[in-house]
Amino acid sequence: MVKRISPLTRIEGHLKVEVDVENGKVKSARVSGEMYRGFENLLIGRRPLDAQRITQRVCGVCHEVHGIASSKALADLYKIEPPPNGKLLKDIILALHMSIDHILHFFTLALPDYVDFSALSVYRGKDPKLNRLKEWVVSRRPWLYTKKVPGNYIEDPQTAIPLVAAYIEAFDKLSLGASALATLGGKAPFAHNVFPGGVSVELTMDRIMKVSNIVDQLLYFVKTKYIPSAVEVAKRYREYFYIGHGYMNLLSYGGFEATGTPLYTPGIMINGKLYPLDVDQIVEDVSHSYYDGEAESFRKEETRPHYGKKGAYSWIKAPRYKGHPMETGPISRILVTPSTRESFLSFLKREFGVGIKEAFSTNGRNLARAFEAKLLLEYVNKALSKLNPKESTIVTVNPEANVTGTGLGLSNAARGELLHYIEAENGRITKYQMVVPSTWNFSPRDYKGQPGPVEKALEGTPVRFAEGLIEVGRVIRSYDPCTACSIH
Ligand code: NFE
Ligand code: MG
Repeated sequence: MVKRISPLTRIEGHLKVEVDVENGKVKSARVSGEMYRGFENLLIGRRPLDAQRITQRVCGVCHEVHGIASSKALADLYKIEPPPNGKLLKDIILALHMSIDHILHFFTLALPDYVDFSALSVYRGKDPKLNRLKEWVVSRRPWLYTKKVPGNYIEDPQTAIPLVAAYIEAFDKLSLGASALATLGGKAPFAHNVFPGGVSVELTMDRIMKVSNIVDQLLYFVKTKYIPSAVEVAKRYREYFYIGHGYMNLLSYGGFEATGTPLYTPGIMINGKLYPLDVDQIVEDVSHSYYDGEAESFRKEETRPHYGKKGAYSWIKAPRYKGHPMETGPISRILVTPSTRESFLSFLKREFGVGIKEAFSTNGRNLARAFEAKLLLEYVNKALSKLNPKESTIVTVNPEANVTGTGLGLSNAARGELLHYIEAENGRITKYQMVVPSTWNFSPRDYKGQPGPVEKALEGTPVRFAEGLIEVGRVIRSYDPCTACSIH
């Protein structure tokens, strides 16, 4: 029996999922991106510096990440290097953004999969925000918060109400984080201070102190609310260490190096084994995507849309590494890097008594995200202490320079690893290619017929609450899907 979910809600963009359910389990799955956007093509013919502004508009969730990846590709194209302050500031903006993006994912997008918000109807405390939400739940908008989709939710008020309280607090933290991003990036969303040669903020002690104060508050929230909430949910839903397993193939570009002690190292894992990263093994296959062309290295690739192409079912391309579908995300950076792998696995052992196999799971991904939020904010603290307000933050490039050449930017985003590649001739873009985290995770089948990472992870998912397929939704949301990004 084929069940179709479209559009999948509480994600960014338009995603369609079809699962073939047999004997109460998903037998196979097809994941499709449902629209064409064409950012890579609309950049052709423009000035290279435009790329950094325009690509940020790929997404309203991960707004800073494309600007930063593009700035790295452009620095490579113009053969310039930001001064130490410039590199630190780019890392700080990226890490701050990613940490609040993780908070947004867990509380706003994923938590309603697990908690019955109507538990709030018995709340007797004095918190004004909880009481306001209670009023909505009880009388104003009961249909919004009472469970619409059948599922095994957390209903007991002792567990549910603190989770809902943290959900409400998360909104304040998102706004605080955005204010720190605007202080350094010029505005949020879409940082306009980020350039290939650094960041154009006037670096004052005042600004550094403001950001540092916000980082302390965010870190406190992550340690006392985010991680404990994620642990609480994973303990209550232990079976999700065994649901949503997927391939044991991971991709990491490394990153957060400006302090001199890199947080992550580049590398890949195939079938649970680690190998060095070779970027030239990255190829995008379009056999089942609505594009013409061969499976091609991103350096040779073009984006040629062809709606209705025979055998195609998605606007998402299928990136492969040496022919392997690869998962990317906080889990991939953490498990590929030796130091973070060790600390994350001892956290899993201590809290849940599980090991690396169970890390490849719905719970594993959600926990890795919470764990990474803490790592990133600690990194920001270190990076802030290394800023020097007496030194420059940027080297400039002439926007009218008639540059000819290529540029590669390997960078990170909340949902995984991000690649931007540019070619220019006489000061005009001739090619722009992005290989984006959700493109890896949500890719369709390839020419060998191999399912994409999420399609694979869905196989075997139990479907006990068939009406709403809540279990399928939980697996998919553990990847924090962004269809807007995946199609770009
Ligand atoms: Ni639109 Fe994005 C992130 C990027 S996911 S959210 O994080 O790049 O592909
Ligand atoms: Mg692309």
